[in-house]
Amino acid sequence: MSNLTQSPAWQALAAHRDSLASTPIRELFAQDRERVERFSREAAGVYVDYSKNLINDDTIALLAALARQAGVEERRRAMFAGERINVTEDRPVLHVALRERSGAAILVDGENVISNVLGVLAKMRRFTDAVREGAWRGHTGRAITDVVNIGIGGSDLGPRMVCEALKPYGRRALTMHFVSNVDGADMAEVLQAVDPETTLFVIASKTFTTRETLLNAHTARAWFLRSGAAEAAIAKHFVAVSTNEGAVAAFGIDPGNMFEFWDWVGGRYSLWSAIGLPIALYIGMDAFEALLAGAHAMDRHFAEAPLEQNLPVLLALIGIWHTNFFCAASHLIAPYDRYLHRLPAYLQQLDMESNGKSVTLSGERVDYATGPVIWGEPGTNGQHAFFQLLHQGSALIPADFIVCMQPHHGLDAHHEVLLANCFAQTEALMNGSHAKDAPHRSFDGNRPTNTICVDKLDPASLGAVLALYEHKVFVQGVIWNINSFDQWGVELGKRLAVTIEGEITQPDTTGAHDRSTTSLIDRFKARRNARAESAN
Ligand code: G6Q
Repeated sequence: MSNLTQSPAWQALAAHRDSLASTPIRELFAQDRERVERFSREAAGVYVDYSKNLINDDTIALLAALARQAGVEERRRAMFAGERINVTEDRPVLHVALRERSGAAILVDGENVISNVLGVLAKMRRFTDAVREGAWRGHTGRAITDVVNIGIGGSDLGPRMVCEALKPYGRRALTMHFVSNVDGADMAEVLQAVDPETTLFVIASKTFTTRETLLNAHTARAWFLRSGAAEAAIAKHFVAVSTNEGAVAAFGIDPGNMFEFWDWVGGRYSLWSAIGLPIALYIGMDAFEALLAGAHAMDRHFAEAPLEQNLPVLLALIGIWHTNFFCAASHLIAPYDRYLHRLPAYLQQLDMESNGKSVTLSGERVDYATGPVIWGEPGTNGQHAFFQLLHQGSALIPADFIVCMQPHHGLDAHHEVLLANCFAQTEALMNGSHAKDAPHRSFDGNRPTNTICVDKLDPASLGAVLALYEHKVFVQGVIWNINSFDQWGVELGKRLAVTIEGEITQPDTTGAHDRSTTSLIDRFKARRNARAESAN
């Protein structure tokens, strides 16, 4: 058994689970009239009701002891101090520095990174103001009407999700497009919809070596030049966001049109950096800075609040309770807000790429469950689809319901129905219902949920919610003793296709693979060759 599962805190939690497991959550409400007050908190404008979980005061105390035993407080301090906590890549983890608004210094190798951060923010402001005000124009003198972000993974999911979430704050005259997939259909659809004279391409890649992004960027540049634009016009229509100035220059983008960030910003934590440029173009720099300020308010809460009152810590601990003591293998994200429809996909990367690990920091295989599968859809659509399994399926699926008190539209009746559904679902998941002699119509209940509320979905509240999840994932990674900040599985994927790509472009040479892979490659080539012959 590992140190973690043998530890006194873990063993105490296992014993506590055995004593509590048969108690219905609804009974805990009956026993304690102040349960909601006890198990709900607000910080940075985010209110979390976590009372509909199978927890009591002892559970929280035991879970907090586990966090202390795992060194959460020390690792939290180390992250904010810029220590190299990403040990497998030997880097600090400083997305919190991107939203540090207090003027405090954070040193990396003796250099204050905050001044670099402020410098890039100022450059982003100059550029985004110019584009939005029409001072920055395309090569024929027309104002920019369309922005195409070309990037993938961390260089796509965050900006795409935030632009959708903050649509009410977006400049409607500016249409945002996101091309990530190497599937040519992604690029082809966007190129059909935009005009080369009024389109700005943002090539977003931390490394500027990612195959998908570079192929998409080359395709966009060739399309632009085919429209009759001269090479010199590229400077008006292509900008880059990267840490790799050499590769940006080699692509043909003037480094003056490059927005820099740094290796201490992980891809999935990068929307707060210049990777957020499409967000700033769409909602303006003031609103982008409000997003940073909202995240910073949550950072302060996370850094300062005692573990038992700390929202990211509490969500992390409740998640551990379900994953490790109740065998929950997945976690549902259910935003009851149409604007948050890309949030589950974003959190999927944040959580699963961070905590989808099974080797500890010192290289031993874990003997306990780590990151769960994250999935979700906005309410109320999910209710008419997979919620059946939540209510009556054999798996325990804890869920976060995310809800905004005030809508951005005037259709109040819709909002009332939306919220009624959200509240009814969490109530029913907890209470269940028992139809006498009708097992098919009976619901066990006792399905745990958190309800996460903001007053209004605005830049600041969105920033706070995203930082809440970032720190939740961090705390879980510390307790599981894994590195939440590397992604060797993703790096493997970047290398895997290279050999087959070389073979697939040749007419007949296929290298040594298993028979299944060889026959699939050959099948593709045969079909392609037959198409070419019939076209001749
Ligand atoms: C994020 C991951 C990954 C990365 C993409 C794109 O944490 O590392 O999703 O963001 O693979 O990488 P580039 O930005 O380097 O193109």
